[in-house]
Amino acid sequence: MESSGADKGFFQKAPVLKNQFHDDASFQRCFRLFLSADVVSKAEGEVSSFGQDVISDQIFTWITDSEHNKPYLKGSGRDAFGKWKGELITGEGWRNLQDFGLSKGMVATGYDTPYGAFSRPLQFLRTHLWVGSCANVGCPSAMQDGAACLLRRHLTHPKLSAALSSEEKKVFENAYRRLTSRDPGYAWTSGQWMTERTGGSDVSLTETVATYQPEGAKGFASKQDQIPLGPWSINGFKWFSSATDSEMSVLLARTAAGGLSTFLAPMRKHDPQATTLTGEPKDDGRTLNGVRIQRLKNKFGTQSLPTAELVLEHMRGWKIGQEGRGIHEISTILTLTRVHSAVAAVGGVGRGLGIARAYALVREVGAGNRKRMRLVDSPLHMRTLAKMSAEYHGLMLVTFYTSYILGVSEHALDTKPSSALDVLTPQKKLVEPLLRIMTQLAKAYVCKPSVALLFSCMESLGGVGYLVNEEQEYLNISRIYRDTCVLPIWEGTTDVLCTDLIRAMKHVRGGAESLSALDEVIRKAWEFRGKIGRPTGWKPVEKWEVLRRKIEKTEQADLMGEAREVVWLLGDIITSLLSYVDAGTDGSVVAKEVFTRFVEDKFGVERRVRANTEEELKKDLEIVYGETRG
Ligand code: UCC
Ligand code: FAD
Repeated sequence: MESSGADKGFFQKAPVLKNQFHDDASFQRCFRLFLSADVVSKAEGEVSSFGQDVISDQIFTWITDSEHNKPYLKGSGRDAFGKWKGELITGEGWRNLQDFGLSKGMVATGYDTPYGAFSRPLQFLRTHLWVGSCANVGCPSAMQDGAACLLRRHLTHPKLSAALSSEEKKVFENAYRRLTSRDPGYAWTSGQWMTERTGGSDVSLTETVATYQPEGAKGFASKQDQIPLGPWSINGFKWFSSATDSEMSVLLARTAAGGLSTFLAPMRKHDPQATTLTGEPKDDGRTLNGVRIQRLKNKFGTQSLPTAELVLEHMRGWKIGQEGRGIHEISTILTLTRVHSAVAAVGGVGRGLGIARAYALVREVGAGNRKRMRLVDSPLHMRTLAKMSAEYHGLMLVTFYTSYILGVSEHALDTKPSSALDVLTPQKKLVEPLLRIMTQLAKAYVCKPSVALLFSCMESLGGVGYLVNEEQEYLNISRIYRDTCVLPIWEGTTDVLCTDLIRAMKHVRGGAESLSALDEVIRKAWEFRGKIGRPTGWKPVEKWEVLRRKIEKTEQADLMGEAREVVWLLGDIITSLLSYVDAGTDGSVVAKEVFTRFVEDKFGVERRVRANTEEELKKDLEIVYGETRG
């Protein structure tokens, strides 16, 4: 070998990242399991091209820019004379990624496509491909989605829409149109402000106050649509605001009646008095609507995301729903953002595994006796990647099942779903209660292990995995790892979700329905007769019955200490059944292997005797690369 130097000697051949629509076997299975055959055939071409678009050089250049040119407050938020200016500057890459996501309908797909209940799984499958390339613009999109969903509910529900004044209706309709638009020049993203210094998990000590003062509501949020500023004046302080560049926010504030209410507040307003630094009238005439950005947060990850602390001083807004029912109202947003969080988690892991697979094809390591082998030929490396891929597949099933239940909660199923999906669909009246459970379960059960999985993806590239690979952004697992670490924290920490799930199951009005919904799908999935058998020793229904009895018999307070164990046990039961149904749809050898390994691991099913190394390697390779690897 030539002696080494900066420009001579060995150089690692670069791995080639493939289009994950085709390359990710788990993605392909979820695409076919959670969409109808009709939607698959109509959407497949577009999603395949989208998978290619998100790994273009242009996208990676924007990511590098958005990480490099982080958001900042011009002049640290103050002008030369100390007067507060607070102009938020975001990077060009960030803005381009936002526009790309909006134009590709990352939110709109859930609202304007003709696919009914399947719009949601389709939207979230596309989001999965986008996650590793979006440099966190998926965060404002998630809250945009939640806000759109909340406004749609108020605009379409007969009782709720009847309660709207004509002005409120106009504001909500305009905002909804913008939140679901595919035109980046017109579309709005949204913030979601719940957390204060007093607490994020428990918002009962919220200090922000909203006062009804219609006389102060002069001017417009948007001159173009003549959206008037709201009759409520909001004052207080928000400790975390991620989507600070959004055009509106949905927030919690206390009112004189006591308790928390939910408000929609435009972020900016049209101000004819706004001037440039030289005193000329400002072209767009727009200023912040009673918001002062105190400072931007200095964070471990999500570097491109402008997360800020905000002072609210006479911010004008509109109340959404009944006074004092703020948590109830904002929970519609929580449902959406929690599903987005789970999708972001598996989307990140999907990208990490894609990079790990690509690297294993080109990286050679020592195999003893001075022999070298590619990582793809190493039984140990492949066993590790197979274990990670199998775990990922379970998390994918839980995530996309939840997105399907969300879709079914929003639309009637026009066509009968496949027999596999049919057994996973509860009767209509139990869909909402099931969604109440699945949302918290998916967010808790999926986000937490995804962090560890991404760490393992980093490790599978050795030292290169730990680097910030700006020169080869497509290899940048470390960035995705840092961004994934926030997922078990925001939108409810793992323990908060687990305790909420217990409360939901013990809820006086909805708890029994939640348990019935789980009971129905667990039993129906167990009865599914697909193309694989049920291994001896796998007893999910028995486990569920024991768990259900315990939940019913134990006082809520006494269950709280075990909330995490309850959620993980339930998660394992559901994953095993989803995996069984998935493998049963076509009798896939790989899916069956993944299912069998899961129940051997988690259900005490007797482990099979390992075959010889060659055969085990073959099985692992199929789990990692899919059955059709050439
Ligand atoms: O972190 C944030 C944004 C970051 C960026 C996100 C990007 C998204 C992903 C992007 C991917 C790239 S925003 C802040 C998020 N904060 C949280 O998630 C707060 C966590 N804490 C909780 O979830 C707590 O459980 C609270 C705050 C909801 C608990 O409040 P309360 O006052 O104790 O409320 P209760 O008593 O538990 O619930 C009041 C009512 C009940 O119904 P009724 O009135 O019928 O008895 C509950 O059943 O609200 C209902 N409820 C819900 N309903 C409570 N939670 C939910 C829920 N999740 N779904 C449906
Ligand atoms: P705490 O509530 O103080 O939690 C501390 C610990 O206590 C956690 O481990 C938690 O699990 C545990 N704990 C809390 N309650 C219980 C309980 N009842 N039982 C057992 N354990 C419990 N918020 C917004 O509103 N809008 C945003 O846009 C936003 N963006 C964010 C962006 C980033 C990057 C981050 C990191 C956070 C963001 N947040 C946002 C805030 C986030 O939602 C909160 O940090 C989160 O909800 C936790 O609240 P906290 O920080 O007050 O922690």
